[in-house]
Amino acid sequence: MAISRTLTRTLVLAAAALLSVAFVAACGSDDEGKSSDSITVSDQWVKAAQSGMTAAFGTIANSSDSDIRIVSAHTDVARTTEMHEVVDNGSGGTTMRQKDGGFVIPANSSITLSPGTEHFMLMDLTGPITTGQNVSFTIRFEDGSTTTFDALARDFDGNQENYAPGEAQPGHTGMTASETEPEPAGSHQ
Ligand SMILES: [Cu+2]
Repeated sequence: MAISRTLTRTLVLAAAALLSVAFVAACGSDDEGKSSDSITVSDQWVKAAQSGMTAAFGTIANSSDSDIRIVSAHTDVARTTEMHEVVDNGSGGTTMRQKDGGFVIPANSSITLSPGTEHFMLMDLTGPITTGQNVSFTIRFEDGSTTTFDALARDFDGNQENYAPGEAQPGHTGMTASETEPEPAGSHQ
């Protein structure tokens, strides 16, 4: 009896020790997980443009158990990159504006940026973005980690977004005119 009790006690202690090791390991990996490790960007592309402004789209997936917020985006081909949403303008049309707080990718889910909905807005391009060009982007998350991806430039004529009147800046009023300019001959097949 005495031997058996000692053995049982030893086994219980050993099991407890193993459990606590597993618990610490799980906590450790949670604490160290950077947002960038849980983010996957796919189907990304950017709308080809001669000058002015354009937009980038794609699917951003979050494989972690926590929501992840994108706080900023950057690309060298534009002086400013913003996160935009498209909303009802109250008179039958839509308008786009900066997304308050940036894009949030829900835990174990994804968001899709597409023409007419949310998008990365490239403003004040540093040069033309031509069809087939790869444009590099860096997105930064709330925890400071970053993810970089390349988006392929495509011709796209649909969904010419409008700005919220209150946000229109003098330098951006030419957007509609420049975006509806005839494309150079041969750019469409
Ligand atoms: Cu926009």
